[in-house]
Amino acid sequence: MADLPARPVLLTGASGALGRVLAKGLAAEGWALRLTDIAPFPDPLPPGASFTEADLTDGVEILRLAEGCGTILHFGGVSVERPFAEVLAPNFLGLYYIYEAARRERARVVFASSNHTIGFYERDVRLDQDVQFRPDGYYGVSKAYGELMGRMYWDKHGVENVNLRIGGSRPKVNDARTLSIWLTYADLTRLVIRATLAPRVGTLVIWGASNNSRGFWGRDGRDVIGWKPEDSADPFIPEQAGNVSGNPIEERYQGGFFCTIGYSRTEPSPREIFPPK
Ligand code: 15L
Repeated sequence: MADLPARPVLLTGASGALGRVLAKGLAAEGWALRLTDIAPFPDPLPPGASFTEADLTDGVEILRLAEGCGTILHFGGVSVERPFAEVLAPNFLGLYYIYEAARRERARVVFASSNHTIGFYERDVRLDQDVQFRPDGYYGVSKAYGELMGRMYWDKHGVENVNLRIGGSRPKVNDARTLSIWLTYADLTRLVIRATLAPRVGTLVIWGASNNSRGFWGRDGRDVIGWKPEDSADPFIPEQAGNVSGNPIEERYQGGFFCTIGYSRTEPSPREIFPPK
């Protein structure tokens, strides 16, 4: 039997696409899971799991759900670009309640951050973990804020956290960009397992992508948790390399389509590298 977390694990966003994958995969490892989401859990409840319908902005309920937990896998909140007013409550206030719960329980947070924290870097720039944020929308800003909150809770309260800057975790490679950012469900599950079980993490950033030869991303904290992706988008290169949108903004930047949402520049932006080389 694989190692088990010493205390129960709270998974937010359990009814979302990645939440459902993790609920199934982690329950199969024998983990004791507390699942929560604002939407009902659509699958049969896995063995060893309970489910509570809850809103991330209900701080009292979040504290109650986290009671006794050693890890909070925070996959809840808005997961795509939306107007600021829609992102605000779940992703900003909700994230704060997650960290307050972690502080009270001395729990670790594993945060589903996103490539949209850095979406406005050009696709031919290779990024390391410490690159400056270049979010491509309000959703990306909320994920950058989530990472910063982790930084602060570690420095100020000793709350450990692992920030997974997830690329595109979906069942299939469905376009050319996904050849660079694909994270298979199996690699995601192994990543979350290592992020939870690793003895000491402090605060880390890890690029959530499989072993894709066209990948955009370089150094990160993966060695600290002992994770190495095992899958790759490469077998789909012949089939998907020509599958591009035809939109020059979408194809220029790592964040792809999200960069185009509400985009109002009339002049193309200059090439900028942070920090300047
Ligand atoms: C994300 O952060 C989203 O949650 C997901 O729905 C995808 O759009 C992904 O990024 C992506 O960049 O493809």
